[in-house]
Amino acid sequence: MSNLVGVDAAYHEGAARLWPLIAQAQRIISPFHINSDPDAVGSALGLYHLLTALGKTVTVYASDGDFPKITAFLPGAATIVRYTGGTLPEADLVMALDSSDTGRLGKLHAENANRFATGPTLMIDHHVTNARFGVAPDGSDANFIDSTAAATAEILYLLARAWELPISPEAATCLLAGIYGDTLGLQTTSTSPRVVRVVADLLAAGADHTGVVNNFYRSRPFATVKVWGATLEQAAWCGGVVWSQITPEMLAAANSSEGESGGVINFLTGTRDARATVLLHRGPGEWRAGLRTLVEAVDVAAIAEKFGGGGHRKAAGCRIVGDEAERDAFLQEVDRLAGEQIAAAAG
Ligand SMILES: [Mn+2]
Repeated sequence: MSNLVGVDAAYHEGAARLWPLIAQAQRIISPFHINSDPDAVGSALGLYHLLTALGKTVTVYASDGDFPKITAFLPGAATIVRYTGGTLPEADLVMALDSSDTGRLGKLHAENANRFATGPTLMIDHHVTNARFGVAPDGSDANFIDSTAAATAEILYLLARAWELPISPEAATCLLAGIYGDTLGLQTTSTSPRVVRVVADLLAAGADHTGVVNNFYRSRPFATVKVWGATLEQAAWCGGVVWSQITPEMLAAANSSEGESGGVINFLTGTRDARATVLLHRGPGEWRAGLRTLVEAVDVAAIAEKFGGGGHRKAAGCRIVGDEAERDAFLQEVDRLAGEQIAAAAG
């Protein structure tokens, strides 16, 4: 009996349906979405390793020309083409992973819309909202969507198993990065028994666990350390809400860019006895608010929606137009609404 995770019938069906498109393709283009994350990059590079091992030519595109610095260590990252515009080169197949709709591919899609429309375009994704734009040359469906998967990389691993592809250490590292990216290292509520088993398989296949953990969770620029320090210094209570802010002045003092300041909100979210956490980024005439909570009864998406934003139950965001007065009124309202939710849950 195999020690590997079980691959269920839906995967065998999807794998059988999609394989002919891959089998007939020699030149494959795999674009990942704009504002990419480790799952987008790791899945595309995982695909690159799985299929180049079969002698195929796979070219991975960054649709907005960029990808997270923390993914630059991944095997194959140096081959990523930074798309800046224009017509994509000839290819036999486009494989889009982790992109819920064509808009996620930005102008790479807009400037090559006909290519995507006529196919073959193959879609593999875990977003429940996927628009299913994968299409085979005969017009039939070329999508494989599993919204129960924690990451697109998890899906790609299970499909690779159904396709009986060898999983190299390089492929395993990229897929592990995708899963750790979307589950914050197996910490999110999407962390299922299956994805943990997939991670075990990837480690057994030789994935560089230390590389992923060090690059994702233990490595940050000095400027980010300084921004975190200033942000934590300003942390304060508004009723039961812990909040702080990041202003252009704080970023300038630390020689940082906003792109490097992420992550401190997850640290603040662990503040004991907070009913919710708010981190405000100052922009011209407005605040961009990130909301988090660890409290079961609190739904920060519902709170953010009252301010025109949205997100997930435990992580959401919105924009607040105005200055300090509007910021403070917003914080008081978040505290009040979270308190209401807690009271309602208590019955
Ligand atoms: Mn994803």
